[in-house]
Amino acid sequence: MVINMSKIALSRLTRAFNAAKYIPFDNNSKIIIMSDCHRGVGNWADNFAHNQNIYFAALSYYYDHGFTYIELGDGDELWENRSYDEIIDSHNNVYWLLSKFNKKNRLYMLYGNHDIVKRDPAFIDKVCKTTNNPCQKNDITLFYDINFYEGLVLYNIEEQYKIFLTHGHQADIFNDIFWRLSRFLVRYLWGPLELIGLKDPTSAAKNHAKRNKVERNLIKWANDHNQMIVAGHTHKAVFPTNGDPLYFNDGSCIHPRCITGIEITNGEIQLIKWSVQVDHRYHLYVGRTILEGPIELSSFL
Ligand SMILES: [Mn+2]
Repeated sequence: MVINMSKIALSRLTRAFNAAKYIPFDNNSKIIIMSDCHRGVGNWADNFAHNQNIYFAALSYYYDHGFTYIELGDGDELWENRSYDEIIDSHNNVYWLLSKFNKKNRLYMLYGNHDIVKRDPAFIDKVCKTTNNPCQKNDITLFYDINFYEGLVLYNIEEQYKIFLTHGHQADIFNDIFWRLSRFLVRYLWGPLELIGLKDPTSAAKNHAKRNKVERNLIKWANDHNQMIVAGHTHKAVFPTNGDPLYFNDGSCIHPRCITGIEITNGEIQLIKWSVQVDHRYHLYVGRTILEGPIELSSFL
């Protein structure tokens, strides 16, 4: 019997789409979508650590400008690390800001494969009670009423189109159905080997053939359903133009020198990056650059 892996992947994406919570938005809404931060515990294996200042500056900008932050999975590296508390301690400035987004009702969190444990309701209970300020004696609540979703649908109430948001690991069977085995290998084999310079061959982020296969599945799903989809997981930013399939990817926050994301404002979508730049006096600053767009979302219909 031949098992059609691509068919399984497509049906898992459809299942996530059908179960997704609807988030209404309009042309005045401001949304920033980022993913694959892989926040770690500040050691050598923490791939987020080198971008933490860029990320914090970007998040501050989005907080001050009234954006809703949507994290599209793999926000935390819970395959290499067992302890969420340690990750929060290592990046408590980030968590302080995320907690502020949450208090203003401007935070949505999705899980990916590396933080799939977040889908367990017991994990949510634990997170909501976690302290995020080591300078305070008593535990303070990190998130109120937080949920971790597999999928969300952004629904434009003025023009009635939908944008499907999901991490995208469903298009990657080995990292989805066999996630416990993948996690075991990352935790005890690929993780330690990465420290001496080897690359995990099962990772869509580090392996081109694997990445192409995952992208093909995501593109096929977008075509079959004639549906805009924004995913992460592959760490490769994608922005369709001129009749390309309706597949967007927000990239990652662990590129060597930048982080990328997808902004939705004024009913338009654009791909942006944040990086350290140099001004005319040779001073370093964190700056935002538009890579693609803006394009009116309704033009994709
Ligand atoms: Mn992933």
